[in-house]
Amino acid sequence: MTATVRAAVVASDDALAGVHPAWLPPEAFRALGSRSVLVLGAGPLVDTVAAEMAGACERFGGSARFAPDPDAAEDGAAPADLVLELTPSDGTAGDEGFFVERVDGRTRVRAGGGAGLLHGFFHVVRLGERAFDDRAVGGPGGAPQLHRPAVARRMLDHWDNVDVHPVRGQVERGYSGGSLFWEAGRRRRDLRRVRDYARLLAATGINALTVNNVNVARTEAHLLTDRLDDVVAIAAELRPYGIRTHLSVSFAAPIVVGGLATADPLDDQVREWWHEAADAVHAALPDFGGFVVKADSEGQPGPFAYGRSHADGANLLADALAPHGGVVHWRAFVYNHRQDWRDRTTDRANAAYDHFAPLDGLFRDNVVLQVKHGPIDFQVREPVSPVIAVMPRTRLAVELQVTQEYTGQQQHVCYLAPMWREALGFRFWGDAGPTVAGVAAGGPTERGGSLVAVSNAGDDPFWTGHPLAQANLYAFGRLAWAPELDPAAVLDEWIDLTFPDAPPDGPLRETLHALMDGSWLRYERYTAPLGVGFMVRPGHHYGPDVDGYEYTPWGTYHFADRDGVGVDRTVATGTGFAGRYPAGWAQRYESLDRCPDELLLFFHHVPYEHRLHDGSTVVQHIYDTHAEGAQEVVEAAELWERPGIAEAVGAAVHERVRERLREQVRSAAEWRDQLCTYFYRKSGVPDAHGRVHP
Ligand code: GCW
Repeated sequence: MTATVRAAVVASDDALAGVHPAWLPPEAFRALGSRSVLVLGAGPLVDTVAAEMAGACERFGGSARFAPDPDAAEDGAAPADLVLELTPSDGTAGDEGFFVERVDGRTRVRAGGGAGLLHGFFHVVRLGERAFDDRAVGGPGGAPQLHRPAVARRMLDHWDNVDVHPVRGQVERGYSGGSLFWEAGRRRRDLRRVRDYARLLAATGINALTVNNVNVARTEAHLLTDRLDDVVAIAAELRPYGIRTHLSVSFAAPIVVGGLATADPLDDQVREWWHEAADAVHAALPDFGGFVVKADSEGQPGPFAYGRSHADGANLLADALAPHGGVVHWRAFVYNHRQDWRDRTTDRANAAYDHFAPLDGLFRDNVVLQVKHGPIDFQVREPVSPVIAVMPRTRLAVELQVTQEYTGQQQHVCYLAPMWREALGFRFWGDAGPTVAGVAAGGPTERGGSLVAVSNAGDDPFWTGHPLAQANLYAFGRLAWAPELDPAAVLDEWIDLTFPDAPPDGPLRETLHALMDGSWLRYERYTAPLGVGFMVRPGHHYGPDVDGYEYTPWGTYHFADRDGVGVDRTVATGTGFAGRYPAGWAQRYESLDRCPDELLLFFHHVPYEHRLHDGSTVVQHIYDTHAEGAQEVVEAAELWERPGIAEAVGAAVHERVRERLREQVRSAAEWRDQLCTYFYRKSGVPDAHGRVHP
């Protein structure tokens, strides 16, 4: 059995030549691979676990045995240090959950399904030596400890183009080289890295992936039909690690690839076309996950062209997928990107709410409405989108952005888990109500949704450009599985797995925490202040340009004038956005006194000398935080030069991080200087500490 199952997984060593192993270096398997292990069960994902164990034991001198069930094991009764077993389940663990326990000095992982066994396997990998410690394994009193994911679908969206787009490149908002799947118009011939990628993702708990950009151009539209083979080939690499493949499709596909005259969702021929397309996809890919759709947004086609609603549009695709169990992730990112900046009543923050709230209850059961976590667009600070609170009869997906489009583009260290933890843990209805993650999980409606994130990975040797940005990808998967996890503890997991050879008493752990734990707030300190957002250079979105978007049609304004700054989104005098929240939060955001400082300029237009809760004025706060933030980056860069760090992470990682920290130091100073001077010139208020260039 060993030989056949080994063929089922990638020969990682070959595929990873020259590629950083991220959080699965061979050493991460030492604790398991040096013991005796028994894998019991049958099925493709059990084979994957068996192959993983065979590889680890071969490397570290342990012994691995495999059998479909205990009776079939030649010496099934012989003791093993670790038993990974597929057992008939009573349903408590679900398809993907597992139990782990210590019995008579042995560790036992039990799951009812192959996916559960795979997750249980990676759980013990994460535990390492602690997997064999009575105190670290099992629930109270030695009872089996149950692990199961909070949210059923934990998906990564790749904004990868098949063709190199003249503006968007190979990967839209990608900062990690090229696509892992596509290269200059074709599917990559060598997909071994895709298999390794799937393995990395499975180790975090991710179980679904979209292989192409939500902006679907002509070439990409053909993935649904005559280029389906490419999708099938990629799916074959993802499947052994329990990851289902999804596809972004164009709403205009019936026209673009089908040759019909219309894509009207109520047209019979159009309906028939989608049914046939979905049937063909499922015939080729029986475990196909479904479609992702960006419609009527930033130039993508959609149902509005035919006077139809987004429920009509989403249901059309949902009906086509329903016979096969597929789902439609329909994005709520719909707004007018051609608005008149002179018109201060139109508010992009209102758009998704106003489009979708009236449609609650009208979507088919296999539609998942995919909502960005904030109402605007992945800024460093936004309130949680009220769309998530207003769709009780609709399945929801909450979308995060792992790729650091607006948070330093993987040039800056910006560990995003604390931001996501805050968003996922947010409660719209007070302490007794569900969290955002709870709503995505199904909440009171029991209608399971998804947690989705835009991936930051590419063909870069470190996967993510900035090696420390790997931690964001890792953390997304872990938080999607268990949203209540502490970001610092997740970082510890990542450190332990990624740098297993670092001396335990060395400076690495402390240095990484000092660099990363507070890096999101640090980034916020030297960029757009108090929730106002943007202020980035138009187009590529890197670096400061305070007025870059101020007089454009994109709906992202700060309204700074000689008297003050911020967007009045109150009901009383502004755009009314604050009133779209459930009562408690609506009142809080509406109130100038009670609005949290960090969101002050998101909800209010205030004079420069308005006082924050700490007594500082808005403009002095801008001067102070920018000076501090940029200085903290200088100090962080110095920490990286401490003795012992280069040895602990290896020369290549050390050098790449050093290079990026230099750029972060430069860029943070640029942000500081432009922001401070801008607000000094606008307000005429001098910095109390005399630091600002006039
Ligand atoms: O943040 C914006 C990005 C676009 C992206 C869009 C979206 C894929 O700047 O590049 O397009 O969001 O989420 O659809």
